[in-house]
Amino acid sequence: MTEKMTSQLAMELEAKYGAHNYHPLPVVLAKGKGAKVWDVEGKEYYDFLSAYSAVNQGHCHPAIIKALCDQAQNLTLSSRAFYNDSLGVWEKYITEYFGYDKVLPMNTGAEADETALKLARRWGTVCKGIPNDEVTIVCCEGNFHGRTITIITMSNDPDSYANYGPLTPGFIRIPYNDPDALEKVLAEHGHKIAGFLLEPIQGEAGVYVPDEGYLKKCYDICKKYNVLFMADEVQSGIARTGKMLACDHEDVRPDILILGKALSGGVVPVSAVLADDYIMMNIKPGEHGSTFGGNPIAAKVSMAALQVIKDENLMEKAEYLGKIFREEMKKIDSPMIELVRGKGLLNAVIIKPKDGKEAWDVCMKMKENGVLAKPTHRHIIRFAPPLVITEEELRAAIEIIKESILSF
Ligand code: IF1
Repeated sequence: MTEKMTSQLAMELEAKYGAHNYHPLPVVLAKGKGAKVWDVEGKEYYDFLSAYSAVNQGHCHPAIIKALCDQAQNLTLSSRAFYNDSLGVWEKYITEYFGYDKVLPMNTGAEADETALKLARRWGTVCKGIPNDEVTIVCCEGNFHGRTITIITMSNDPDSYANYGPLTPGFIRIPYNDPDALEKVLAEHGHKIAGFLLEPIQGEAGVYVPDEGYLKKCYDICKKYNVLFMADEVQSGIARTGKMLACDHEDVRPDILILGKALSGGVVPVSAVLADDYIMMNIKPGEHGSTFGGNPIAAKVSMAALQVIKDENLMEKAEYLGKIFREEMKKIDSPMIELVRGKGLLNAVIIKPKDGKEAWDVCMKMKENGVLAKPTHRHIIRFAPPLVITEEELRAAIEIIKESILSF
């Protein structure tokens, strides 16, 4: 490549040589620091997506980058065929951090969800005595847990599952935010159900915050029928909602905890499943794993990323700044703002189209004015800045969002 890189060239290269499995906002990022990113031409933006909550600690956090660079000079990958000097240290750190007996390291969120499904099915078969070909998992309408064929089986969004051939058996889907629906399905089928998998707040569905008490009610129902409560905190976890985990808002301790994204601060793919021995020890040597799962770089980067959350009080910040964000969004006097919802710094605004202009147009206007966000399900704009954003930066970004919406 001798040609000088430009935004136009970058987009052309992707259009010509890359699969068209995304429709990005037409902005080409070249640099990120904290809550800000810059495009190829040097234009500055506030990042209000945070790579779907993977960059909670801010872009290129120095402590995390240092952990990456230091480890990269020594050993990047040992595979699990041998031990390495970082994995056990990380395993101790993260199991004490979240309060579980054991952790199983993977790479992507989808792999962590798949791992959780295997752990639940294995426990259901081996410990609960469910016939192996009947073991069933309950999931929720509107879920998003990743894009593997088994995971899209759980989805009711045709964009996720349509025309991908036969799907995986063994799932029952119920309405989200409806404890009675869970009670009903467990009362009827509980004998063959191993687990209930849910997002404590549905991210992709448009930051769907369930009613207060929903998580606790579901947890209690699961215990009543000896069913594992499985929380996918890939997007809602790691301080994003103002607590370390979204489940912490209701003091619910998942039987299986699924983490990803900000587990590494968005530096390298790191995901993990945490559970106690009675669940985790049903997978024996050679029965699950991955090439990069638990690699030394992932271990060191993840410890640095989790330490930043505590050192910089990012839970408290998300709680405090989130309240300001929602208050200010609700003050905007525009017919386009139908609803503002969220928890901590995981928020969304539902946009009512006006004169043919809709959420995408609002995002394009915000881009012009210096804030990056993207619609989900056409009319919902998710707003999730890095948790390291300062109050001053947040207020400046809010003014840009207001100006953009009021310009229609
Ligand atoms: C894409 C969505 C968000 C997740 C939850 C597991 C995963 C995700 C709760 C899988 C991943 C990402 C995937 C990315 C866009 C983004 C996304 F729009 F797809 F749905 F955030 F809402 N559980 N979410 O949110 O983790 O395998 O991606 O590491 O696929 O477009 P992953």
